[in-house]
Amino acid sequence: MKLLVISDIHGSNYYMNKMKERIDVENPDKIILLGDLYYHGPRNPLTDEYNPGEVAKTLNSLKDKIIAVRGNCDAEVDQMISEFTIEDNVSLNLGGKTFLFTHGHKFNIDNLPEENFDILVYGHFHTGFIKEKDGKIFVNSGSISLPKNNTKNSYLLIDDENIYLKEITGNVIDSIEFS
Ligand SMILES: [Mn+2]
Repeated sequence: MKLLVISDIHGSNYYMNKMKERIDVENPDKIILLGDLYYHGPRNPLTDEYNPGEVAKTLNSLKDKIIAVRGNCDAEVDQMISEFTIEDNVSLNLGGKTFLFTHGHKFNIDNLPEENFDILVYGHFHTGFIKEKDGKIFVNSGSISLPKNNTKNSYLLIDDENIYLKEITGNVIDSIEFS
């Protein structure tokens, strides 16, 4: 199983199209969206080629592969234009480990969920990283459109053994073996 994880698109059609090229190259079994899909949000500038409707069209074309969780900028109307379900959190078992996917505004390395997990995967902060703490792994995908604090436009690739934090160009920034 190969998963590709994207977060915080915030309506950027420019980076959505760049990411679509990466999806075609990586050819994942599933695409996990960690929220903040369409709306730029009051704390962010407009993203490159801001066009939520076009982003929705591209995501809807990938609906058979998409698993999505809700971000703090995602409204009810965003579910209406999406042909895939937007969940609160998603738990998946991969390589014998329990992954919990969440946006990150509620649960993160400083605010643990009550739900059991080995690896917590989130976005929201727009800073990609892989960290280990108290026997658990915490992974942030970063944002593909609006990276902060000198981090890169990034996404994650997860296979049965490794997690890779990658630049939108495909270059590996960091990785960890989890199995
Ligand atoms: Mn957010």
